[in-house]
Amino acid sequence: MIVEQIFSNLGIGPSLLSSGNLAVRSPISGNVIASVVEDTPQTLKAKTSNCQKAFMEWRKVPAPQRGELVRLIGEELRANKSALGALVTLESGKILQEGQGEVQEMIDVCDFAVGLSRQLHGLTIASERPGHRMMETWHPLGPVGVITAFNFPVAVWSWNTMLALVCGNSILWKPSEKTPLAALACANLFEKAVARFGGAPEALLQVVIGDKALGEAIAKEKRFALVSATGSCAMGKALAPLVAKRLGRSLLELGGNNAMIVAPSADLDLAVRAILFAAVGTAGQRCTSLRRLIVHQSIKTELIDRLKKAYNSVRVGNPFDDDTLVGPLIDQSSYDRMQKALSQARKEGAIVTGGERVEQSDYPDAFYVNPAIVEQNVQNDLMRDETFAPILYAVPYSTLDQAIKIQNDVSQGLSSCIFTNDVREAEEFMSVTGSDCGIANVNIGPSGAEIGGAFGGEKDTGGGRESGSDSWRNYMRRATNTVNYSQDLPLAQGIVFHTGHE
Ligand code: UN1
Repeated sequence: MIVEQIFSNLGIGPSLLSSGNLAVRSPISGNVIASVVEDTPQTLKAKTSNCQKAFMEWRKVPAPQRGELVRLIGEELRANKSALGALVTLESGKILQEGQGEVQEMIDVCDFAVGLSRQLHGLTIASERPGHRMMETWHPLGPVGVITAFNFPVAVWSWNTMLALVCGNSILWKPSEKTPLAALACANLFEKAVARFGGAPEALLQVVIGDKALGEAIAKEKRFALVSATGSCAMGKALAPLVAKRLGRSLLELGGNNAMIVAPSADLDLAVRAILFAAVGTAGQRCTSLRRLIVHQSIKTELIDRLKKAYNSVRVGNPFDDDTLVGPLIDQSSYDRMQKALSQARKEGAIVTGGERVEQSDYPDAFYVNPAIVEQNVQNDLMRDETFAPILYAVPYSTLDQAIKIQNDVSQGLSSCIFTNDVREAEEFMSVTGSDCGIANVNIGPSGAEIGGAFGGEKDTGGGRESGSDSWRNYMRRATNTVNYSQDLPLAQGIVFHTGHE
C-alpha cells in the first residue's frame, strides 16, 4: 500500500500532515513524513474540561449500550485493519505481520469489552444483621488519561480505551510523540463509530500530542481519576509520584527484563523458534521481548549453535517486505544505547555475536541492526538492565533453583518462561517459589500474549494489570451498599447505643 493511500484510507488529509512543528519520522527511512500540531498546557486544559463533560453524560448510558459503541469501533477496525496495520509499520518500524497483528489485538479487545459490557457485576454479601442486605455496585470512575509508548502505538491504547469505555469513562490519550499519526488515525475511526452510534457525548475521546512535559501535566491533573501509563521504568518512577501526590490512581505497565529458562528436557526445536520470535521480533522492542536466556549447562553449546544458525537466516530490512523479520530500531538514540551496551559487554569479557549496523543504501538515516547474542558466564548489572533493542544475553545454570534465582534477580517483573518437558520443573516454575513475574509461561515464549489474560507485571514493572481477566475493575469505582429492610436498627459488631429516651 503506498503511503498516500494509507493516509487517505484513514482520513488523514494533507493539511493534518503539515500543520504543526512536531516532526514525525518513519524509522524505515529516518525521514520526516509529517509535522503535526503539538498541544499546549492551554489546549490540554480545554480538552480535560471537555473530557470531564463527556464523562458526566457517558456514565449514565447503560453499559450494554456503551458496549454497542465498542462493537462499532471493532467493525471500523476490521474494515481498516490493513491500512491501520500499515500505518503502524510505517510509524513504528515493526514488520507488516506484526502491524496487522497489533490491529487484530485491538479487534480482539473490542470483542472482549463488548461481552464485558453485560458482565460488570458486583457481589451480594451475607449481612450479619437480620433484615439487611449487603452488596457491591461498580460505577464509572471518571475521565481516564492514557499514555502509550511507540512500540505498541495502538493496541495498548485499545486495551485501556475499550475497557474504560464500557465501564462508562471518557478518555484523553497521549500517544508517544514518536507515533502520533496512528493515534490520529484511531481517533478518526473512533469518530466514525461515534457517528454511526448516534447520541454519544462529544469529546468522549480526545488526543493530545506532546512529550514528557504533557504526560506530567496529565499526571498532575486532578480530574483524571486514573492515569494509565505504558513505557520505561524511569518514566513510571517519574509519573507515579505525581499521581500519588494528589491521591489519584495509576495503572502502570513498565519495563520488562524477560527471561527464558531452557531445561535439559526441553524440546529444542520449539525453544529455538520461540527464542527467535521473542528476542528478534519487533527488533527487540516489546516490553515482553526476550532479553535473558538461562540455559542448562549440558545443552548450552548445542542451543547457542542452533540459535546462531537461526539468527544468520533472519532477514533485516524494510518491514514492508514480505521476507523481512527484523525492521529498524525506532531511532538513533535507541541504536546508540544498544551499541553502548554491547561494547560494555565486550569490555566485561562476554562473547558478542551480531549487533552490528546493517546499512541500507536507500536510507542512510535509518538504524537497522543485526540482532545480538551475548554469551557470558554469570548475570551482571549490564544484563540486569533493560536495553530496548535486540540483545539476548545467555548464561548457563546447573540446578533449577539456581536458574529461578537468576531469573528473579532483576528489578523488573513482567514476563518469564521455562522450556521443559518435566512436569515437576514446570509446576515449580509457576509456583510461589518460582517466577516472580506477572506472566509465567511453560513452553511458550515471554512475548505475544493473548488479550484474554491480565497483562502486566510486578516490582519495577509497576504492578498494573491491563486487558483481560478482571482488569476492568481498574476503570470503575466500587460502592458497598447496605440496605436495611427491617423495622429495627441493629448495629454492626453488636454495639448497643441507646439513650433511654427512644
Ligand atoms: C508492550 O510491548 O507494551 O504480549 C505490549 C505482547 C503483546 C503486547 C506487548 N501482546 O507481546
